[in-house]
Amino acid sequence: MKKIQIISLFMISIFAFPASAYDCSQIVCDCSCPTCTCHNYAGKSFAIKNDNLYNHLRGRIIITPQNNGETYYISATEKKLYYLGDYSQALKVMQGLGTGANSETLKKVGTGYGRLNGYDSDKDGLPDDFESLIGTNIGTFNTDGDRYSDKIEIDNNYNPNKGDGKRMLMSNNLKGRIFLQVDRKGEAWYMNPLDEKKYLLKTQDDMSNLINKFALGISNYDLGRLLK
Ligand SMILES: [Ca+2]
Ligand SMILES: [Ca+2]
Repeated sequence: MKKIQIISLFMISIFAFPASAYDCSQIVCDCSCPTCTCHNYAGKSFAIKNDNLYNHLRGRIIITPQNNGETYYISATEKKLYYLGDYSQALKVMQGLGTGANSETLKKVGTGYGRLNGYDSDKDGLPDDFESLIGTNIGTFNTDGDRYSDKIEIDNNYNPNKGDGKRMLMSNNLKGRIFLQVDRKGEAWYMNPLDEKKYLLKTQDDMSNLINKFALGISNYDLGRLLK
């Protein structure tokens, strides 16, 4: 999957940006270079100057297989690239970029998840703490009383709180953004533009799941083009 994505992006660059490649080997690793390994600089941002490529990648998490698998988040709200560092650092960086949203707003977006842990009172596969955040009833496996359990509805991107039979869609203005659930404990959620579901950013495990499942592999060439 990542290989295909790299090729695809590279082709875009060939046709849209015929200028010479950004030569990463000529850059001193002083952390003004986003392709350097700079783990002490997690959270450092770089201005994006390529509008076309930004519009193509906004809100995405990207990874550079040609440069030790370094990861970055491309902000959905400002033309900036954030260096994420390791999983633990990435979690803090992305949590720190969130803006406030209430539970009712977040309930209108489907939910994804990685590994789920915690006590599950109604045995529907969704732990109580997780259900509390997404507004489903921790005491029944089928909150809205239709024919499908909360987990089945979530897995298929239907609303577990409202049996309307409609798939949940994410509006374009939410895609790729990070929100903090302000009427709870400020839990962070990433609005994944790929599957149009929100993902909790609470643990390092949550972060590694997101990166491993959804990060877009990008060549050093294209990473450099983003900044030119
Ligand atoms: Ca449950
Ligand atoms: Ca249901």
